[in-house]
Order: sequence, then C-alpha cells, then structure tokens
Amino acid sequence: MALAKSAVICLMMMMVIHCGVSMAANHMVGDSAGWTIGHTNYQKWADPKNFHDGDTLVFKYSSQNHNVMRMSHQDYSSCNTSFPIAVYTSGSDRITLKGPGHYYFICGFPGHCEFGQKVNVRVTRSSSDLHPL
Ligand SMILES: *[C@@H]1O[C@H](CO)[C@@H](O)[C@H](O)[C@H]1NC(C)=O
Ligand SMILES: [Cu+2]
Repeated sequence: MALAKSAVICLMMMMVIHCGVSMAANHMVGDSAGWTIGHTNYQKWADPKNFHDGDTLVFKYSSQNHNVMRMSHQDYSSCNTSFPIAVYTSGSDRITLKGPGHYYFICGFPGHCEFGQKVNVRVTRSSSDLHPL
C-alpha cells in the first residue's frame, strides 16, 4: 500500500518535471523589430523577461547587414569582435540556451555593437526547478 502510494507520488513528480521541460519558450529578440540597429534597446527588451534553461532565442535579421556573435563578457562590454565564442549568419538563427548564466550577443558588423546592437541575456534554471535562482 505504502509502495503504491509512493509510486503515484513519483509519477506525479515526473509529470511536473516533464511539464516544466516542455514549457521551454522561444524568445524573438527585439520582438517584431527583430535584430537590427536604431529601433530597439535590447537591454530594455531583455531585462523584464525570464529566460530559462532550454529556452530558445530567435534572431531575425538581414544577413547582408547583420550577424550574431556570442561573446565573452569583456569582449561584449568593449564590442571587440576579434574572438567570438560562436558566430551565426543565417538571418534566422535559433540559439538554445543551455544552462544558467549570462549569454552575451552582439552584431559583428562595424559600429553596430557600439550603436547598441548587443544584448545580455541572463538565464535562470529551468522553470521546473522548485527553487529558482
Ligand atoms: C580585441 O582583443 C584582443 C585580445 O584581447 C586585442 O589584441 C585587440 O587589440 C582588441 N581589439 C580592439 C579593437 O580593441
Ligand atoms: Cu548589425
């Protein structure tokens, strides 16, 4: 009897965890403006949002005019494009956030980062976590 009860509780917990994972969200960077310069303060876009482990960032832009570079904090701050961690150029990039922490993205085209085409996304633990950061 006790075993059956604990099995049911275990099943329920698995369902809760599964629900949390399947709730992973897509975040369109800059909303309808997309990834560009002169339209959007990307930090104002990011700051009120909750980003979770497993969520996906979607960067939409003209690949003739922009790209996406993931950077270290220092290179993000100084807009130094010499050593990107990763470079995306498709114009419709989907980047899944794996693990909590900060993710720093800039546009690598000359002057764009300095002009504000940069975003610092802070990822908290999965929404299934019972004790979020
Ligand atoms: C970018 O960083 C590298 C390595 O830290 C450095 O050698 C280079 O001078 C920097 N570029 C600019 C434009 O500051
Ligand atoms: Cu750009």
